[in-house]
Amino acid sequence: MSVAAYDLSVDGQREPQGIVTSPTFSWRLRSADRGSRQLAYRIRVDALLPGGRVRVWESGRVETIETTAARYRGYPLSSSAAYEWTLDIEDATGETSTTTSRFATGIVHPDEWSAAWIGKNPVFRKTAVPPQDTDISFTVNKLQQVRRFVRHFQLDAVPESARVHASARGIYRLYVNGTRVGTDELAPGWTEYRDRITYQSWDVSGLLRVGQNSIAALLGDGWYVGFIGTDRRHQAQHYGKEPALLVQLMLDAEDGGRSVIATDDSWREAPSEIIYADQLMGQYEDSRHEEPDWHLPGSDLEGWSNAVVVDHDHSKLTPEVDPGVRRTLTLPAVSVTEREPRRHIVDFGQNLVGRVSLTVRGQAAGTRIQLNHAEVLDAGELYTANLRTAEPVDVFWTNGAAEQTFEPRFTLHGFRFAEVQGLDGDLDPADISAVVLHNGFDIIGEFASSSPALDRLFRNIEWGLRGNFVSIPTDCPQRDERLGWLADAQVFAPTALAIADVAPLLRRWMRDVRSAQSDDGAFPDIAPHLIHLREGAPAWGDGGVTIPWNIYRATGDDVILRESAESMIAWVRHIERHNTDLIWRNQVGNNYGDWLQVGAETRKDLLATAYFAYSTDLTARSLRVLGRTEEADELESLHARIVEAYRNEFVEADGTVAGDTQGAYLLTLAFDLHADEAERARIANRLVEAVVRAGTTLTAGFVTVGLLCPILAEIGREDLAFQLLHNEQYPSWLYSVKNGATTIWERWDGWSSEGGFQSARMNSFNHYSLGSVGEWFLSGILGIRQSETSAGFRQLALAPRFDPHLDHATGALETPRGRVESSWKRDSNGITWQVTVPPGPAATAQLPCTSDSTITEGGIEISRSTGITVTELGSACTTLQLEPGTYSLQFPVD
Ligand code: RAM
Repeated sequence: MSVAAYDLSVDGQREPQGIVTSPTFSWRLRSADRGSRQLAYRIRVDALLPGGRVRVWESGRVETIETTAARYRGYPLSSSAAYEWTLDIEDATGETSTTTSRFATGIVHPDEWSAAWIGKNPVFRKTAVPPQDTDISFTVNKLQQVRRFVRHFQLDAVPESARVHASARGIYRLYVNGTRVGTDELAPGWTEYRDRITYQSWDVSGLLRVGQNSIAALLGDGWYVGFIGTDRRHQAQHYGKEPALLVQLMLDAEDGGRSVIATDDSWREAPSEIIYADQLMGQYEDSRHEEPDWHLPGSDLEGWSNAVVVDHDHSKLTPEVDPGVRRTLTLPAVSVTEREPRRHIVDFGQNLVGRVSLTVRGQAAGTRIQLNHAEVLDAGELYTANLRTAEPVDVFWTNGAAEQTFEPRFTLHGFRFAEVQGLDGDLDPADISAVVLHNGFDIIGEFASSSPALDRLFRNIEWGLRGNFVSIPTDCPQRDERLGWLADAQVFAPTALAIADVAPLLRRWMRDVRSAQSDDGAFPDIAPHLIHLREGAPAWGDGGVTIPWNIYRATGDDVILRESAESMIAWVRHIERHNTDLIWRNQVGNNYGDWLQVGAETRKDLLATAYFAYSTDLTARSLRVLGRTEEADELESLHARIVEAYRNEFVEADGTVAGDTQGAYLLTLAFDLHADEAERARIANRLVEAVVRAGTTLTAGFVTVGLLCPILAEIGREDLAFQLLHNEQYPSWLYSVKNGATTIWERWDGWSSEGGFQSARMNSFNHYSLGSVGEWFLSGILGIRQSETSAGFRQLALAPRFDPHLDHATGALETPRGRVESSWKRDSNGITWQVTVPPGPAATAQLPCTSDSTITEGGIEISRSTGITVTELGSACTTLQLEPGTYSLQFPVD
């Protein structure tokens, strides 16, 4: 078989629908042959126009092994059009394989927008909340009733193609002729609305017909109008008081003529059966007001009002550049317990983010069903104290139909348990399920082993990612917070990027981070930036530098560095300007330090200065990647001076680092804040002492704990790393697993058998930050790594670590160049390691055996295998070069 391309992507997305500038093309490669590689590629792009296809670009034959970010250089793209691209891959044997994929465009020129932002007619009155619910404790009148918008229109011919572009200041759902359009939930998602707002684009060609047609939408409050953040004043309406809708349907006739149907004051509007819907406060729906046919062509709009044009501001509209929030999984109920008549508690077996879908039968019209949500139980009842002011309560009034299914459309909750109140009769477990929501990414990193506890930990980390990548990366998904905290995101980014294809989402979110940077260069604590929060905190603001660097390393595409370079420089210069002795003590914002550390106090000036050095180093490296050599040189010399200042201030001659905490040593070692190898070795010894002194438990907080296993392994003490990883005593990663966790907790002791629940003021059971060790499952235990100087896994530097607590470990990573697989198992003869290197450059592999002659493949010494070269015999290990292919190597371990 020749080399074949798969996972074709455009600007990092599979078949994106809203491209507006010259895109880039990427692909992954696979081959069953040893030594295979791409010799050259050729790309052709055709516009699929109503009259037929037209070639708009032909790359010609490009001789390269690169598979990432080949830039389109063809004719300018036109708006609202479909394109097909064909990729030929020529391999080293001269064979060619061909793959095709598609993309489509959004609105390329801002002046092609004609749609108005429309909203409710002010004469409209709200449907009253039924009197028995006036005790709802938050200010319902800050929330708007979800409304319906409809436009009927006549077509004399079915258009050859039809594409719709839509957005909301709020959240919306769109229908064409009664059929729901697109898969996005909570669209358009949360961005820094003061700067930009996303629109979605979809192909609706198949949905139109000759005669009467309809386009319709539901519009809710969302992040724009509703409650967000930790706002103790219960202040909703951060961006505006009322939601608005924008829709532009573009119809292309066979003869090339284009017509547009767009939101304006001819659209009709009316309230819906959803009395309010809010992300923190749940949804309240009275299905007695439901009109099932409202969105169909020719529906009766008697009593509806004309919508009102709010404005024509198109300046902030920006296409969707990553898959939006979707329904991704449905989990069945694991158990249903009747606590008392008309009150059931349902366990879905997994702490998740999404909502409940409930089917009810034979309920009298006007039965009030209430769903309450919680992550954990306390004495069999929902524990909700840790949700603070959030009220994840969905209310549903039945309309008397024989069967009704209720799934709230404009809210989401973080929960494992739901309480169903008011249902007359039994609750059949088959009638209730949990629908999981998060952004539409692919899972790219897999891990499984002989330890069920470790596997559960890895799954908990993955569930933390699922639960907190909902439009933006959040700290937690359940309480009145759910904010884009930069430190949480930056400590977790390497793990997130190793588990899922979240680079496009993080890249998009970095625009919010940059938008919130102060004029002085300080990055915010959170993005999008809510007015009442601050900026400039060490390790929080630094996310503005470390995340772009991590995205670049994971994808191999330098576009994120180009976008971020100026803001990175501004951040570093901001710290330097306010701290002329290069010890970062001024302009530290909220200065959280090594947040949630236990039994240790890493000095805040030390942590800050270490991060100052690190951000300066990464900014210099980024500039070097971009070819901005002079600026890179300048920052390198600044970096050298910061390291010197750091060493003078914090590092003693015997390697002791001020404060003598695990966190202090980890920062010093991870960020290379030493003079030479001898000093590094002394600091490493002190780290080992600090770990052993603590009884081989961790004391690092959430900023530094992710460094613990990688650094211990790197300094030759992987035994300690594995001991910490398998430790079940508090504080440890497996402590929560032992106590039944299905996600990563915010605190090591969110719940303990001795102390019960931690303080309800801050105790989330779904916070991904302490899951930052996840990346090491792949790079450490499975050894799927790239060299220090590599990006996009071009230079694989494989180095599995054979955890003595495990009999086997297996997994894979879909890297930008293709799938790397690594599995090892242990038996009495040693280790069998099965590894797959995808087409491209040879990988290096480091094995912990001292003689190459003891390494065999299928019983034969590797010196006789094709594709393997021994490059180095070290005192403790052997380094091999592996050409692309799959190998099964056997060797003894000491
Ligand atoms: C908490 C957040 C987050 C942390 C900040 C400092 O409220 O949940 O995890 O970054 O505080």
